[in-house]
Amino acid sequence: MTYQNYSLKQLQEIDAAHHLHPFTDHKDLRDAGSRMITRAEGPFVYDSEGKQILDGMAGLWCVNVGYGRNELAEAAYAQMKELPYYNSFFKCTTPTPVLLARKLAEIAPANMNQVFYGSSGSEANDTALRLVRHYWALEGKPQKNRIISRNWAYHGSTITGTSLGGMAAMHGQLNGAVPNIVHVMPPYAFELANPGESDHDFGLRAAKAVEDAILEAGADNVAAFIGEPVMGAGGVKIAPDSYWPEIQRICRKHDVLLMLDEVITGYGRTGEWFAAQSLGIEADTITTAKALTSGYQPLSALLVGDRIASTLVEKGGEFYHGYTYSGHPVACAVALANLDIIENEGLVERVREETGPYLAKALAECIAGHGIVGEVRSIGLMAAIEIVKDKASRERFENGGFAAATVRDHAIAGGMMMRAVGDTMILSPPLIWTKDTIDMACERIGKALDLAERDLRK
Ligand code: PXG
Repeated sequence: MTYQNYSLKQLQEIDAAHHLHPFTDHKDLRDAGSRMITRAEGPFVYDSEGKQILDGMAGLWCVNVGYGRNELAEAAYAQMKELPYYNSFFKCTTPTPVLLARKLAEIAPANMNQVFYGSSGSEANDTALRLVRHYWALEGKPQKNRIISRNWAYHGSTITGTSLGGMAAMHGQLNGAVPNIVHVMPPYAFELANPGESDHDFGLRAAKAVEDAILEAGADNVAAFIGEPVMGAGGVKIAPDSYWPEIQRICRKHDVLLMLDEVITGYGRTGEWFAAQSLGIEADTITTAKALTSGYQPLSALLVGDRIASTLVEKGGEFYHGYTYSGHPVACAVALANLDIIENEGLVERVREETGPYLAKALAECIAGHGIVGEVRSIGLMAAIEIVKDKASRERFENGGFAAATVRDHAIAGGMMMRAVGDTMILSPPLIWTKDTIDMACERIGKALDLAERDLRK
């Protein structure tokens, strides 16, 4: 039985009766009914009513090679027929995770040569936290276990992911976080810089908050700092240039490990394979997922630096951790085919040299001047548009979040899929976008801003 036998209304009724959605007010959803996305091709998704929508979010920050890639379906089909599943426990494994691990070591920063697989970014961060604490225990410093993270960070939705993350609403429902994780200010100049403070100085001040947290705990008690190179779900918050080099310096000075969460920034988004390369920083772990398979299969890979890996291997002893689907052969086959596409089509270089700079220019020329836009910013194909009531003072509209949600609703109605985070609009499109696609997006976003401004200033 296929879904085509059902009307939209029937599907919505079944959805309401049986399906609890992620991050959803279920009372609200039952009143409105879900939008049903039924197919997709290239940069577009289509809903059950046949409406074509330009997907400015690459699914959920993941479909980097766009939709309708037969190579990926064929890779999955071939692997499923030959060997749909076998585990990587008990001194066994299968060929595709092995070959993928070598490929990842090839494209990752030079000091990253080992990979631990899971099925999601949240799982990978769970692995990262356990591995980092295990590392210090193996080094004879089990008390060096505090993790420093940041407010507004998003590191997933499991208990570990939520604890590492700095989302206040999520913490509010946690009722018992993973112990010994602290959060400091993020490098978000738009809201947190003092009047007259340069971006450079603000970046140093935000990094100093990390050093202060290390000093407060005592460096002997701090295992690692974790951060997204560019905060994604928190609103595409791009740190000033001074921030990451200073974080690197501080971590080295206090012998604190550096954990990067590249679940969103990995696999070409910023114009390099990994944002660590864009920013020129060396990490001890890099969490990746999402675009590793362009979302065609669930798969995560925690990239593990030589420092941690060599201790793990040299000191020996079992690391009691792993998932049924660690190194899933089908997911890894799809990842290999996906990385082939990214490489063969030169998508990383295209973002770096062509579409990334073009998006920045288009946003500056077509969007930044709009009456309710306080700032536009982007890196590679990842962008934010701040919605404000008053351009000069950056005063926001009343009812935090309502203004951006209004823009988003107009955007979607006008065929442009975007996210709103608080009063920030977010773009993170497939890397197959061309200059023409960017023009189309800017035109649709501009219209949505016009309509929203009309509503908001009523
Ligand atoms: N780290 C980062 C940086 C992420 O963005 C995760 C970890 C967790 O990955 P999984 O695969 O466990 O979801 C993410 C996920 C949003 C949104 O609203 C963002 C994510 C997930 C769901 C919604 O922008 N990012």
